[in-house]
Amino acid sequence: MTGLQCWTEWFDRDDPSGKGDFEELYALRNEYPGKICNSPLQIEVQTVSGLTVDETGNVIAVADTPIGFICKSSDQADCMCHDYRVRFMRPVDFCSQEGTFFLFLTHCILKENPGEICESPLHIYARTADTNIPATSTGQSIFIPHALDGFTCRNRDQKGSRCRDYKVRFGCPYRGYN
Ligand SMILES: [Ca+2]
Ligand SMILES: [Ca+2]
Repeated sequence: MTGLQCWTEWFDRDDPSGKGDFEELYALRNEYPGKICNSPLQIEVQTVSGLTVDETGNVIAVADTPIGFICKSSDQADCMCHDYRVRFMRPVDFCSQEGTFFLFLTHCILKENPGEICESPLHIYARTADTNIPATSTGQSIFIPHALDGFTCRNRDQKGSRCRDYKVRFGCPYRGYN
């Protein structure tokens, strides 16, 4: 399945002092806005030096995608958690472009949002503006000659309905996370 998902960078917000090492999703999102999608598929945990939980022997309270990661000092025999970092697997359309959705065709978008979209997007992702449904799931006939041309829904292509209001996002050439 690699290639359909990708991992975020590693996040290490807390250290093990106090009640433990708390790398909770809500706190990470506060500290790193826009870096973690709303519905990560998986969490991966290791210490900042690269050890797995099995290798440290720590008792972990929580390690899941609704909450994030919690290691409590009080759960450990020696009252000390290692310092952990976490990362999240996210759906593919978060991999290449973290930007918000834009509401116009490409030439308008580039003009109105200079510098926010790469010049040669590889992919275009469209969702309905009001209900956030992927364009591919609306049942509407969509006309996309190429990502560079933006996104077009033509009323004449629809059977007995008008085009929904769509928003779009672009996938740019991968530049890594650093
Ligand atoms: Ca702490
Ligand atoms: Ca930590």
